[in-house]
Amino acid sequence: MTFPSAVSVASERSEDRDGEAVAVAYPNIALVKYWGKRDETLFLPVTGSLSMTLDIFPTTTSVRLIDGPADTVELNDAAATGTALARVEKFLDLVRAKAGRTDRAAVVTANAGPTGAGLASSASGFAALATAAAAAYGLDLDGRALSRLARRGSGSASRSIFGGFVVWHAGDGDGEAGDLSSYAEPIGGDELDPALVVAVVEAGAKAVSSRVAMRQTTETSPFYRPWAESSVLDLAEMRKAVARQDLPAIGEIAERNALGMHATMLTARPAIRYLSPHSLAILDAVLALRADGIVAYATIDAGPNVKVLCTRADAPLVAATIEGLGEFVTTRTAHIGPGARLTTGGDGE
Ligand code: 2P0
Repeated sequence: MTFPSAVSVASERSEDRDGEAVAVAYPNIALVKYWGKRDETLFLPVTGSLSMTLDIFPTTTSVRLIDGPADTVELNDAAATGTALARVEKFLDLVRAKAGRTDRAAVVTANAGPTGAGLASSASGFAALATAAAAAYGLDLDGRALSRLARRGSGSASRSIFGGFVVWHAGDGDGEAGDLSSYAEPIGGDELDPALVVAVVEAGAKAVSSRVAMRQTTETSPFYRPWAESSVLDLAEMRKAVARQDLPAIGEIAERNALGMHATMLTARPAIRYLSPHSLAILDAVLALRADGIVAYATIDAGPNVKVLCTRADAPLVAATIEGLGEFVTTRTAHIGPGARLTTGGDGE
């Protein structure tokens, strides 16, 4: 299965009007997590990570250069303010600096999925913004450069530039050397064609942002270093498991890596706990499925929602089992999705 990447569609840019571009990008779910920065300004991670880009919950973003004195940002039909507005303005400042331009922009962005609920809306959001803003400001970036740019908006966005299984390299060193070497790239393995059953128990925005939680964990958890060291080994093993298309091994590594990440949060001071009783009920159901011989493994991000990796054929059974737990949970089944791309349409699907 192949998907157009941001690189292959960059040439379509000429179809867009000057100074205006629309892009769509999909969320990704990490199977080996990014949790901790070694440089907060450049968004350089402590460890490399590996993800699967999904085919649900896209973000569609348009960027139009304007004559006005300030950027305007509309997020899900409402004017963005506060932190959300500041993050976009800061990102646009970076794009303007690279392009040598000063024009302000009108940004309109919409998430098809929940925002800020641990369902990777910032990954799809900044991947779409990077792709659209680079085009609107006339930057001609290849996929690697686009990934590095998206990383500066949100670390995980570096991975959503590409479709399928993607690795984000931690990179070497600090400053410019780190910036140049910390990018994502696709690693193949898409023929595996797994499903990810996304079990949504809470669609509202989380109380503690992942950025704050990440910082608090790296600074205070005595379990952080051991997890980071084991995550380096997990990444090496995961790359091999993806290369040989070994779904049980991929699932096992993903589940232990995610639970280990949550252990670092639980041991932060003060503790951060995203897992809820509903998350644990789903983890129990996944264990029961495995006891019945179903290849099903869980991963959980910065929120209580659980994502269950399984085969495409088993996904209906996995989804029905989870939905059978009660009214508190709904599911959406995702498969491998495409990289960020420019589009002339506006609704993203
Ligand atoms: C990940 N997460 O690898 C990890 C696992 C959440 C848990 O990337 O501060 O929104 O913007 O770089 O990318 C969420 O963190 O954080 C995230 P910033 P981001 O998907």
